[in-house]
Amino acid sequence: MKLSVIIPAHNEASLIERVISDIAGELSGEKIDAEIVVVDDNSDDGTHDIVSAIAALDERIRLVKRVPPRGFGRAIRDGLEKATGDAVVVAMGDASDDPADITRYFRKIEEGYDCVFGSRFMKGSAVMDYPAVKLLLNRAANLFLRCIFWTSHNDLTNAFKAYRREVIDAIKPIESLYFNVTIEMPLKALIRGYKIAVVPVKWHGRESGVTKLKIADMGRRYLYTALYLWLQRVLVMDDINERASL
Ligand SMILES: Nc1nc2c(ncn2[C@@H]2O[C@H](COP(=O)(O)OP(=O)(O)OP(=O)(O)O)[C@@H](O)[C@H]2O)c(=O)[nH]1
Ligand SMILES: [Mg+2]
Repeated sequence: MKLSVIIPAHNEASLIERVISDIAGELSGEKIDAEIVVVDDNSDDGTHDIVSAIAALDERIRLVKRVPPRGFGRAIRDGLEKATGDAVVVAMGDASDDPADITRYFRKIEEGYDCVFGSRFMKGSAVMDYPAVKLLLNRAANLFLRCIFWTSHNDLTNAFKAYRREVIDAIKPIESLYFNVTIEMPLKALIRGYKIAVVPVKWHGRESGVTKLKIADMGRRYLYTALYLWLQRVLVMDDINERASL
């Protein structure tokens, strides 16, 4: 089974080399057949040249160069189109995720799970340097999602998750252009009833570079995505399942 690790990156020159080499090292050590697809979104800080140089030396590293307009969701969609693996992991380009957790995800997919959702808020997880305001908003958003989707998943807002290729095909078209894709993908998998493993993950706050998340803008987009998927689940899930089984 082949794994594709998709890394969206916008202006991550200070971190991207370390991120790629740590993940590539982990996957080689674990003898996992894998590719790393870095989606550079119009960076102007040299990210593209750094990744391009690494990709020239290692055929497992692939660089996707986007043209404007940029957006986290657009980058994920492009990465998914280019990925050739039987399963995909979306991982961040700012070194916030632990490469060892990618192996844990992959092993769960090998066991037969359709998706693996990491949680930063369960026994065995670790969260370092999470800015207080973001943490508060994160907990509020996840509580809201837990209530309206009646689920025990408590970290749906983290994009770092794994999906089998079949799940990705079933949840297309992915609509979100921005960070709201972070909840669109897991919520769609959840309401379609896929078999989901939950594992504790380690997460580290950004050590350098600049945040791209604009909280004020994102609030309304997250709300829109959550509400339209809630309506989808309540009103038309039967139709969607029927279409999928045709
Ligand atoms: N390709 C692409 N990647 C993006 C875009 N926006 C953000 N990213 C990447 O997505 C990942 C997450 O973005 P961050 O800025 O770290 O967002 P965050 O984790 O909410 O905020 P921090 O507290 O700064 O870590 C990073 O790897 C970014 O480089 C974009 O428009 N296009
Ligand atoms: Mg980050």
